[in-house]
Amino acid sequence: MGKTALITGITGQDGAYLAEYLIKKGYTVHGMKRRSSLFNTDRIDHLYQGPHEKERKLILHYGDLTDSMNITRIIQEVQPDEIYNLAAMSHVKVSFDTPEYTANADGIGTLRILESVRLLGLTEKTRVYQASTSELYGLVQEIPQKETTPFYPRSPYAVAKLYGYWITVNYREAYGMHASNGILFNHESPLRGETFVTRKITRAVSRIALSMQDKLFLGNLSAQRDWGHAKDYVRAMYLILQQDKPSDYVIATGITTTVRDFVKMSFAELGLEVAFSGEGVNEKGKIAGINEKLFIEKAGAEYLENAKMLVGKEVVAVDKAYFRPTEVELLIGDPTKSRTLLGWTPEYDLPALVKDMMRSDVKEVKKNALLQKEGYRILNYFE
Ligand code: NAP
Ligand code: F7E
Repeated sequence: MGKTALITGITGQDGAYLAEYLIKKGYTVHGMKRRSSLFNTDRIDHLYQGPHEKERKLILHYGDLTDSMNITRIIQEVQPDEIYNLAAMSHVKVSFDTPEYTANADGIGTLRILESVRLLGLTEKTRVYQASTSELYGLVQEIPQKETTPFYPRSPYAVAKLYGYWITVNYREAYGMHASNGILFNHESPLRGETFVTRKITRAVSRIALSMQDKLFLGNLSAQRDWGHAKDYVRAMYLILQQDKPSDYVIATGITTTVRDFVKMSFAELGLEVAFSGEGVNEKGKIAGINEKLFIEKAGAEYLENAKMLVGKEVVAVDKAYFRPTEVELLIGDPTKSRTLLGWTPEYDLPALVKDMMRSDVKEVKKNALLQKEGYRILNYFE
């Protein structure tokens, strides 16, 4: 008999990759999905099985982290061997607009899961993974950040996740639960939400190169992040729950890069060179050159003439609307513990991640360009 897992946040980036990974391993995966007026299952459509299919490997349940009774009922029905609590209001900037909701879902939501497991008498059976975050380090107290680095959260999101982190530790210590935190540094992919900075960049760069957008507006270009690929990071979540003893692990690449350099790398993927000048809100990025052969290979000859006209044009500007009231300037993780104890090493480095995201976004933008030619209105959101 394969194991049974419950994933909260299954419609999100990590939920989708983890569901696919666990199903391949022979698990039956139950996913908690919020009711919404549209399906919102794009990321897991390839895994979906209808309710009348036999021996389903993926089963969805309506649920919400803010609803205790609903969580308890789902856990009671599913009797999971493993719970991966990935659901969250996960956008740092948005958490400043919705601080109370973020505290409820991301903080108390974690408590609801743990307490349900306890009340249902499942503490021996059910292992819990909590999606903790490098945002806990916030105003960093040590470089690089490791499991013992003190936390200093800098947003309502991070403060809510701080509660989630400590309540997980507390249930482990108080009730002997196999409950662990993965302190994951930023991880991205073609499935990343469009308003996180990496995906915002790879989408916009693809659109600019293919004449669908003029300019990309960003906030703090000097912020530094330790970016990895979500496919590698869901493997770490699984490994954490396979250990005999529960514990907390930093999952990171150990390399940090500025937002500015991520922009340069994304344009370079299509043979476009960007040069930055100016400072702060006056900083601009202009196209300084084009490698025509690479552009044709990656974007297609039909877009070359327009792309050549980009040379000398300003394609990146700063809009202070994207600044945060309190910023996390630098994150870089030390993954020694996870490498040593879990045997986890990432397969993707940053260039491979950028390549994967750009390949996917260029493909999508090309599809949209065709639809636009046929008269469909293609919306772009600059959030
Ligand atoms: P994501 O793409 O934003 O997905 C979040 C998921 O949570 C979505 O399925 C969302 O549902 C669901 N959700 C939000 N509020 C909910 C609620 N009240 N009840 C039930 N479900 C709710 O996030 P992700 O990048 O996959 O991240 C997964 C988890 O890891 C999150 O907890 C995040 O905070 C944490 N984390 C992420 C990173 C990273 O770099 N990606 C790093 C460290 C930690 P809808 O689809 O309906 O919105
Ligand atoms: O910002 C800067 C921004 O929104 C990264 C979440 O998954 O990772 C994520 O949180 C950096 C910040 O991710 C724009 O100020 C500049 O310094 O992509 P982000 P995040 O805030 O690091 C952690 C680990 C999580 O746990 C979270 O759930 O980029 N930045 N200009 C911008 N950011 C955005 N979003 N948009 C901009 O225009």
